[in-house]
Amino acid sequence: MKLLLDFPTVGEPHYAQACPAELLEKNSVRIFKLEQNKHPYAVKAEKDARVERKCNEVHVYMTTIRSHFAPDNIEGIKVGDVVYFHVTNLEQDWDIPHGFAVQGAQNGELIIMPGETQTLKWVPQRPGIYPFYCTDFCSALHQEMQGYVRVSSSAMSVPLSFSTGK
Ligand SMILES: [Cu+2]
Repeated sequence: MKLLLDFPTVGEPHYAQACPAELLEKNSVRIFKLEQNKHPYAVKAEKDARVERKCNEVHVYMTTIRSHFAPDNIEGIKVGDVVYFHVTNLEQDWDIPHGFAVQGAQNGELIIMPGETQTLKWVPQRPGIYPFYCTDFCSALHQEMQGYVRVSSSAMSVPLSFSTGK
């Protein structure tokens, strides 16, 4: 394809290219098969969702499916911890990506395709209650897709705990 014009754009999604749909259609991946997901931090069932501490690293093995995250309530994270949210999208339906963001993250957000696992690193800076939420409109109950993390000061000894839907 011949390049007609190349220039940077700031804040406007007009940087588009056109090509025949049949070139893309046959190569597009619509669903990642969950049973083929080999991600080392994948969880393939909600019952396996959990939170584990390794020194000051906290690994959240999270699942998402319309219209909730599991777990959606986490306590026992402290200032000084490095938190890894490993989020697996359990959907096996076309066009149901879920997003993931946590308040105060210094990086971006995740967009997780059906059957896929992605990781977001988060270093909470101060004690508080931090919401996390789905950032991709996924269904009528999209606004329900949220949860909370309690971050305590490093001097506290709040045990790690997590739950879903309580
Ligand atoms: Cu969602």
